[in-house]
Amino acid sequence: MKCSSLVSARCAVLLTAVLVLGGACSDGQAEDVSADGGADRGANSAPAASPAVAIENFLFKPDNLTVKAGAEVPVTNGDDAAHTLTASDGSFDTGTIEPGGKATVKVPAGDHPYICSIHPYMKGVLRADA
Ligand SMILES: [Cu+2]
Repeated sequence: MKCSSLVSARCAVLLTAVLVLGGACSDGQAEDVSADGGADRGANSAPAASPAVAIENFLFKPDNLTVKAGAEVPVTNGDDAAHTLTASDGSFDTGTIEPGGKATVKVPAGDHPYICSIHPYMKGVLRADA
C-alpha cells in the first residue's frame, strides 16, 4: 500500500516534468519565429540591409539608424507638413521634402546627427561604419 502510493507519486512527478519540458520546447519555437520576423533592428546594430527613414507625426522613424558607408537612404515624408533631413555636420541635406514627397541622402562614414531645418526640435542620427 505504502509502496504503490510512492510509485504513483513518482509517476506524477515525472509526468509533470515532461509537461514542463514540452512547454519549454514550444516556447522556444515561438521565440524563433518572432526573432525571424522582428524588424526592430536599430541603434548600434549591424548596418540595415535596406535602410530607409520615414517622417511621421513630426518624428523621424527610426531616429537612430546604422547603414553602410556611402549608402543611399530614402527619406519619405508622410506628414501634411514639409520637412527636411539635414545633417548638423553638413554631410547631407534633403532640402525641403513636400508632404508625401521623397528624397535620398548619401551617408558618409561616421556619426551624423541631423535635424529638420524647418522644425529643429526634430532630431535623429545616421551612422555609417568606415
Ligand atoms: Cu520638419
